[in-house]
Amino acid sequence: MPVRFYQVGSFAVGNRLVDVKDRSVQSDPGRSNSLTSGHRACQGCGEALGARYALDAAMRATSGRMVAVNATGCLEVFSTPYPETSWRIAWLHSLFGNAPAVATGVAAALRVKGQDDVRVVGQAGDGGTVDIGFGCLSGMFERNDDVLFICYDNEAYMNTGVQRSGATPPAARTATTEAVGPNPGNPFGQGKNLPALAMAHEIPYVATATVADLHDLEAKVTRAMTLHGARYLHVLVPCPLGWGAASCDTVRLARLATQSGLFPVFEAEFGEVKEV
Ligand SMILES: Cc1ncc(C[n+]2csc(CCOP(=O)(O)OP(=O)(O)O)c2C)c(N)n1
Ligand code: SF4
Ligand SMILES: [Mg+2]
Repeated sequence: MPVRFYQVGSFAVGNRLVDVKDRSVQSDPGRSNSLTSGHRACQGCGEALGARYALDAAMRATSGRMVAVNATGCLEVFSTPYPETSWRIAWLHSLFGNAPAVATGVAAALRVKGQDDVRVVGQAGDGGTVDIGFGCLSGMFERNDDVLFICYDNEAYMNTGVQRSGATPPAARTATTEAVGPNPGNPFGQGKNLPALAMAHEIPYVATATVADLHDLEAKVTRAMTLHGARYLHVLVPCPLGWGAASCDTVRLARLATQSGLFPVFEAEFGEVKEV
């Protein structure tokens, strides 16, 4: 049976097997190292992995001319325990619910200062995106503000102890949807499909990705940064602590979610799916 190298975009075996032009941002010794070592994410944290790849790709695409706005959540908490930080980029912490509005404000301020070449990325967990931040995000989409917004979806409010969010899938066990007795865990028929909602705004670019295919994640961030206007990227990032999974299974779980059809991976432009 042929050996399959899934991690063709990472430092693992794959980069030696592809053309130089196809090698990942992470394989480049000149990468920005946007989220560097020393942070306090759990071992195997999908969010740390996804954010590192996404932000390094965005930094390369913008030649380092970029500002990131980060909602409250695990990514912010584990990376910036005051007075320390693991970010090596221009980075702002917003509130839990207003990262899209703050990102819009940063983009507007840069425009007023004549610095249109400096690009803006907003980022949040699924709670910050799908739930409390959704009004601001919908406004950002509707105005077509020049921001790439990235949701790192670990399917619950992990930072505060694994409470259910609007992105928690049916039957999932969380601290607020215990699977006890007749209760199946998170009820069926609830929740929001944020990529579909983003597409309904007919913004220039919507894509989904997972940490199982990091090269694909980098490519989508790179593509998004070639475009202007509101762009949205929804990344599945398994959380070992919240999911009760082994730290070594993060990438495998993300891959299974895609292969099983639970998490479709696609690209869409102006409301139409282009690539699956
Ligand atoms: C207005 C407000 N309500 C509640 C909180 C507490 N809080 C901080 S992070 C968080 C959950 C974050 O969940 P998510 O956005 O999914 O990010 P994750 O930690 O899972 O990466 C909550 C409820 C807060 N900071 N502000
Ligand atoms: S709780 Fe989950 S999202 Fe938060 S740092 Fe740990 S693995 Fe990452
Ligand atoms: Mg979450």
